[in-house]
Amino acid sequence: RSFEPVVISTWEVGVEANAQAWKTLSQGGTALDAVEKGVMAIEDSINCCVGLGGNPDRTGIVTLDASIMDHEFNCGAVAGLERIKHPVSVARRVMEKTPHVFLIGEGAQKFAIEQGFPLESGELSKEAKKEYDKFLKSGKYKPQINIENSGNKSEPVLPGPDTYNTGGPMNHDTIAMLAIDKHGNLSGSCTTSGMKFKMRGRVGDSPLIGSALFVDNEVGACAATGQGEDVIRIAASSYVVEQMRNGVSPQQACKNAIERIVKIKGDVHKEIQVAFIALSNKGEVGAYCIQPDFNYAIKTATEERLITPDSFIP
Ligand code: SD4
Repeated sequence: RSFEPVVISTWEVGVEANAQAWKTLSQGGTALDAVEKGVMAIEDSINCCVGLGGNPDRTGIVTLDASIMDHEFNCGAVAGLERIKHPVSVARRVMEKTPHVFLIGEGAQKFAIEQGFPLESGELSKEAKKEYDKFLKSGKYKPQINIENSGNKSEPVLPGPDTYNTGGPMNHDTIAMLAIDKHGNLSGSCTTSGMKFKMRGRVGDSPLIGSALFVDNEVGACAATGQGEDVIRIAASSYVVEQMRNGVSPQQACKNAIERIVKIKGDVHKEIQVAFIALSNKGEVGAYCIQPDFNYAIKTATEERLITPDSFIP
């Protein structure tokens, strides 16, 4: 039986990432290849918040986290990776070439170099340098609410770096992607420069299988963006997929996970953003977030657009 491929990914950059992923999916390629290539396009971009162009930790060094998971519970991840352009691909190599799931820091970089990834300069992008200088002057650190307000959200957005976030403020550092291919197989990926000005050594949710990413081909997949600490707290993506296993729709499962975080955080939920996207193995899509101004991009054979899901805070 042949399935209709679907790809979804977080934030407006997801439009470009989906377009890249679609090149694989539309030619009958695997969801695994699609979710790797899709987010690589954003890791490549110096205009954005993901990859080496992203914001550094508070010591001025960009450290990258990424994960990838396929339809057979194979998974790989890296954290605290420095000066390597494509952490998602290193995560895939960890999955495919090592007996392990997760490499960090120096070891992850050494493995990447052994695998032929070039060691990049480690210089901050112009934007990141400006932001970091501002941070050093103010000396204040508070995790920020991740938002993006990209104007007319229901209209299809043409992919391309010049179209990023033309309509309003943007503050986020991650792209997460889920796809189902024509064989009905699911995969997911997540890549990030992490929360800006994080403590040195801080690892977020993005490389943690079960937190920012989980895939079970018998059920569906989920991915997260936002304040990683609160995604980790409830092992969120695994929680969403386990609910879907019990018959809950992707949409309702994302909502239940957000409500669980809100309940745990109490009033503090007003100061944080968490967003989930989910995709069932039948191709049904869902998403939910705490704050408004989260969006995600969808691409199928007939549809290409940004969607603003419902949020806990209207
Ligand atoms: C983190 N979840 O490192 C990431 C940050 C993020 O958009 O999603 N920013 O906690």
